[in-house]
Amino acid sequence: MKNQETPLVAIIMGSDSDLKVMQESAKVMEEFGIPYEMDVISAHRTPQRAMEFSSSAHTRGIKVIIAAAGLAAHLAGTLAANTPLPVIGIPIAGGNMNGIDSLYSTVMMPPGIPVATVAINGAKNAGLLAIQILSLSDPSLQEKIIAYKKKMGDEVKAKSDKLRDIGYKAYLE
Ligand code: RP5
Repeated sequence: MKNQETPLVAIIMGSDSDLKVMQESAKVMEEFGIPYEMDVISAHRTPQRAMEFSSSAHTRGIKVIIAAAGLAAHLAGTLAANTPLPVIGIPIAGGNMNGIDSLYSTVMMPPGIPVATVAINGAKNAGLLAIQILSLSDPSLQEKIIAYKKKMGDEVKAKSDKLRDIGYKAYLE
């Protein structure tokens, strides 16, 4: 957490080798002004710490957990097993299977323990999904999401106009 407010989102990764990808989730928090914390916790290398973190996160005011790991990626599922909070899982690319291993390990949760899994290295979407979850109880945040989507739409429209400018017939005039 860069500011001193109580964090609402915890961004957890299995190793500091995941940090470059995970900075995309942090950027989304900064863009929407959401206080967050960021840490390295490994389901396999620090199982006790994973248990302590996940069983107490909701008592500290955390509302959403984002969990990223590569290879046999059990971090998101392990955290989800010990928390009442929504967990968003990010499979990280790496190793011989380049993220397919972590995708399946993260997404294929047994009934009863959901992990909202985004794309391989999908840290930006994980951040946005966390914001959308928080916005359910925060109308001003929801307004920001609506403005964010409108801006994206305007950018696509500008790209469409560019094709028209260079002579292609448009889908809609
Ligand atoms: C996973 O193993 C981590 O999330 C990382 O993606 C991968 C490799 O970790 P390091 O060997 O780079 O620490 O647990």
